[in-house]
Order: sequence, then C-alpha cells, then structure tokens
Amino acid sequence: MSGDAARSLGKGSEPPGPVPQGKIRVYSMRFCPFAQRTRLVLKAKGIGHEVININLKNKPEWYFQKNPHGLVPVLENSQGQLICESLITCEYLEEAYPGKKLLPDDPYEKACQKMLLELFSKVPSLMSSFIRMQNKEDGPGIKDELRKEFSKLEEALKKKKTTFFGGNSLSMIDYLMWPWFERLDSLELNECVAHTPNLKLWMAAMREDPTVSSLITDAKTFQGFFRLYMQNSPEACDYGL
Ligand SMILES: N[C@@H](CCC(=O)N[C@@H](CS)C(=O)NCC(=O)O)C(=O)O
Repeated sequence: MSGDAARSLGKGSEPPGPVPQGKIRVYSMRFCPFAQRTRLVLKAKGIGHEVININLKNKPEWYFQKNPHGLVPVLENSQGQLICESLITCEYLEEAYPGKKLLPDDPYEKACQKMLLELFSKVPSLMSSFIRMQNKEDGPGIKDELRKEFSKLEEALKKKKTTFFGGNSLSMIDYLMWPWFERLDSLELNECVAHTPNLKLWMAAMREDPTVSSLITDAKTFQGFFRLYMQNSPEACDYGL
C-alpha cells in the first residue's frame, strides 16, 4: 500500500516499480517537515500522487539510487526523473503542473516570497538543535534565538497587514514555513510565539486551510516519534501505525 500513512520501506525491501503514467511519486517520511512541504504543495494543487515512506533509521539499499544523500523528500515522475531538496520539489511542482497557482507571477512579489524564506531560514536548524539537545541547560538559549527569529516574521506580517505572508490568501511561502510551526506545540515551544500576535493569528488561519488540516499530526504522536527517533529506533518512522 502506498499513501500518507503507509508503513515505511526499510533495508531488504523491494524497490517500487515505475511510476504510473499521469502520477508523480514522493518519497517521504510521515514526520519530516521538509517532505511535508512537498506533500502540502501536491495536495494544494490537487496533483495525483503516491507516497512512499522511507525508514530513515533503516534505509533501503535502493534508496541511495533515488537520492545519493539518502534524504527525503524526493519526487519521481513517470519518466523516471528524480528531483530532490524540498524547495526545488515545490518549485518544480508549481512549474510542471497547472491548477491552483501558489507563486505570484509578479517578479517583485516572487522576490518578496524569497526574502521571507530567508527571514525564516534559521528556524529549521534551531528547532532541530532543540530536538537534539543533550543538555537541558541549552534550552533557554535556543528559545531566545527562536523568539528573535519569530519577531522578524511578526514584523513582516505586521508591515504587510495581511493574514498570510503572501497576501490575504494562502500561497507557497505559507506552506514552506508551516511544518515547523505545526511542531511548536509538541516541542512545548509555544512560549516562543507568545509575543507575536500576528504570527499566532497566521497559525490559527493556517490550521483552517483544508490542505494544512488534512496533513496535521497531533502533538502526542509527534512526541512519540521524537522520542523513538532520538533513540535511533527503526520503529520511529512508523510510530502510531
Ligand atoms: N535540505 C533538505 C533537508 C531534508 C532533510 O533533512 N530530511 C531529513 C528528514 S526530516 C532526512 O531525510 N534525514 C535522513 C538522514 O539525515 O539520514 C530538503 O530541504 O529537502
């Protein structure tokens, strides 16, 4: 079975066959925020796709032929073309598929989305440091750093006076940032957005979006995954299935 909630493939598994005509495949992992970007864009644009989850703690040998770095996400199309790196996959989907447009045509507006992504760019590594933190005493420092990064995004929203980062409707930049905000609750990092009212309103509006809400994972499940992942358990990627 392939799908968002399919068990992951690990060492010793058979590589999946060619991608059927008219479909695209994403190699993913249920809890990966980078792969979530790609899955959000696939859903938002209504692109017919299949999901193959990879066990990142027990990777299939064949997966390195899809991505020599062994990371998810990777897209594979029916011509056998492979696209890796979450931002590149999202841009590819936007260009290769019609349907709902997620990026503006206007070059300036497009540049604005890229500048916002730059403002956001430290958040993934800060959150990853928080998850991997060995020493609890490092927590307050990382939280301070996150507060600073969220203040920059708060300022951007305040200046723009819109609900979403690209305007009054949701666009690519919102989907690209969302997965890390979804995880704040499970990591008990909500205090880092206590001082950013506009960002909190944005988070609430994001949860209302049908694409976002269809891919939401509850905090308890994330916590179970994080615990096993940090123990390098081969069961981590299938937590809760
Ligand atoms: N820069 C990459 C990062 C992707 C990434 O770090 N994915 C993680 C899972 S969230 C991964 O595949 N980890 C496997 C590993 O580190 O071996 C992107 O944007 O796609």
